[in-house]
Amino acid sequence: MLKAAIVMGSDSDLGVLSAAAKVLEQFKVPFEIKILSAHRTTEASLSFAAKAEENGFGVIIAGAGAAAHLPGVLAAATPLPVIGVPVNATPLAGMDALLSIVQMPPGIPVATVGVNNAKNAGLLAVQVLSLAEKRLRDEFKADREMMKAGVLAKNAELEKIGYRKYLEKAEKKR
Ligand code: RP5
Repeated sequence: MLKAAIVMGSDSDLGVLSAAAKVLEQFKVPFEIKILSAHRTTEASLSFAAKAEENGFGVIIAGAGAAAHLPGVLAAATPLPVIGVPVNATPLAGMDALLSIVQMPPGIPVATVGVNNAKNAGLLAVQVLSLAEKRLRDEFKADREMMKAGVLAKNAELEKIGYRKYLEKAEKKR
C-alpha cells in the first residue's frame, strides 16, 4: 500500500502534527515523519518532494507556521496530493500560516485544513489512500459510524438529564 508522509517545518511543530500521526496509526497506514524546512533546508525539501512518488508515497501532509511556504513548495515539486496544516507559531496565532498555505496560485493546489487541525489532515490522508484500499474505506466508514453514535448518545443523555446535570458531569470528568 502507498505510504503517507508527514513533513513539518520545525521540530516545534511536532506537538501539532502528532495528531495526524495518531490518525495514521489508528488506521494502520504506513507513514514516515520528517523535519524539512522550505526556508532553512530548501534543497532537501525539494529533493524529498521530487522523489516522493517513486519512493512509494501516495499523499503528503505538510505543516508549518509563520510564513508557511513548505506545503506550497512541496506541492510545486510533486504530482502527489499535499494537505497543508497551518500551525499557530507566532503572535498572529496561525492566521499568517493559514493565509500562506490556503492562498495558492491557480494550478498548484494545497488542500488546507484549519489552524492546528492535524487530525483532519490525517483523516483526509486516509480518505485519499482509501481510494485504492477497500480495507481503509471500510474502516473509515466504521469510524464515522462510531462518531455518529457517540454524538447521538450524548444528545440522548443531555435530553434525559437536562443541561445543568450534563454540565456538572462534564466538569467532573475534566
Ligand atoms: C516555521 O517557523 C516552522 O514551521 C515553525 O512553525 C516556525 C518556527 O520555527 P522554529 O523557530 O521553532 O524552528 O518555519
